[in-house]
Amino acid sequence: MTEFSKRPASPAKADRPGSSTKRTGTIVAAFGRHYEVKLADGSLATGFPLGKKSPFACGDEVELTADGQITGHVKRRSLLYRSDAYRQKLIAANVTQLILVVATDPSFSDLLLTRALVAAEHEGIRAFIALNKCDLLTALPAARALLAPFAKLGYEIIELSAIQDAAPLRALLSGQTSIFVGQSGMGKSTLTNALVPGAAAATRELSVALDSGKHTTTHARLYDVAFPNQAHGALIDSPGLQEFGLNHMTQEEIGQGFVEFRPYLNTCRFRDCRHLAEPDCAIKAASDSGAIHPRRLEHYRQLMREVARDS
Ligand SMILES: Nc1nc2c(ncn2[C@@H]2O[C@H](COP(=O)(O)OP(=O)(O)OP(=O)(O)O)[C@@H](O)[C@H]2O)c(=O)[nH]1
Ligand SMILES: [Mg+2]
Ligand SMILES: [Zn+2]
Repeated sequence: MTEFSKRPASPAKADRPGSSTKRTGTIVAAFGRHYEVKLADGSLATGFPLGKKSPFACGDEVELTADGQITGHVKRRSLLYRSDAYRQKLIAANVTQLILVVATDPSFSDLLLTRALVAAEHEGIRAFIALNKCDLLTALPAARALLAPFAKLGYEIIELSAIQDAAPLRALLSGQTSIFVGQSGMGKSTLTNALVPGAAAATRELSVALDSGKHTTTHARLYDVAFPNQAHGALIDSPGLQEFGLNHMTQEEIGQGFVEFRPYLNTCRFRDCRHLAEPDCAIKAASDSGAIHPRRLEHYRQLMREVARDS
C-alpha cells in the first residue's frame, strides 16, 4: 500500500484539463501500484501513478492520459486514512459516511471502533455502526453491551443480519458515498453482496480465513448502489482492519475526536491539560460522575500514549 512520511500531499493538478487525450473517471479499485478506473462513459480502464508513490485511493476522481497515466485528482471532499509511526495508508477518498461493521460473533474491539470514530470526526465524515449477524442470538446481548457507550453518545446503531436481510441499510445508502470499515470476518463483503446485485465480493468462512492469516477482501472496491425510488449512491467494501493508527493527529485533535469531551475541553485547571493525571481535570471529573464513560476515557488515554510515544 501507499507509504508516506507525512500527510499525503496532493499530487499536482492535471495541467491541461481541456486536452482531448485526457480522460476522467473514478478509481473503483486500488491495487497499490495500479488502479481500476471507471471512466465517464461507464467503461473500465487501468490507471498507473506517475512516480514510485501511489497517492491515490479508491473513490478518487482522477484524470488520466490515453495510455493510462494518472495525472492528478480532483479536490477531495474527504480522505480517510490511518497511520502508525512510519507510514500512512489511504483507505478511501470522497466518502460521505463511514459504516462501522461489527458482529455479534466473533466479538469485536471497541477500541478499534473508537479509533475509527475519532478518524471520522476529524475528517468531518458522518459515522454510524452496523451490528451484523444478529441472527446469532446468544451472542447478541454481549455485543449490545459493548456498543452501549457508543449508543449513548448518539451514534446510530443498525442491527441486522446480512444472511437474512440487509434492507435496514438501504435507505441510509441513498445519495451517499459510504464505506464499510471493520475487522476481518464481521461480514462487510456479505453485506455488500446483499446490497449490490452482481457484486460477487469474495467472502469466507471465518475459520478458514483465520487459519490462512489473511483477510478475505484484499483491496477496497467501489460499487454503485441503486434501489427503486431512492437516490443512487456508492458503496466501498474495504479489507478487514486490525489496526487503525491515528499518528497523523495531534493530541489536541484526538481530544476533539471524542464528541463527549468537547463541552469540558477548556474547563480543566491547566489550559494544556492532556487529561491523563493532571489535578482538577474536568474530563476526569466527568468520567467519575458518569457523564463520560470510563471505557472511552481508557480509549482516549491509550491513543494519547501512542501519539506521545511516536512523536
Ligand atoms: N450467521 C451469520 N453469518 C454471517 C453474516 N454475515 C456474514 N456472515 C459470515 O461471516 C463470515 C465472514 O464474512 P465476510 O463477509 O467475508 O467478512 P468481511 O468483513 O468481508 O471479512 P474481510 O474481507 O476479511 O475483512 C462468512 O462466513 C459469512 O458467511 C450474518 O449476518 N450472519
Ligand atoms: Mg470482505
Ligand atoms: Zn483535563
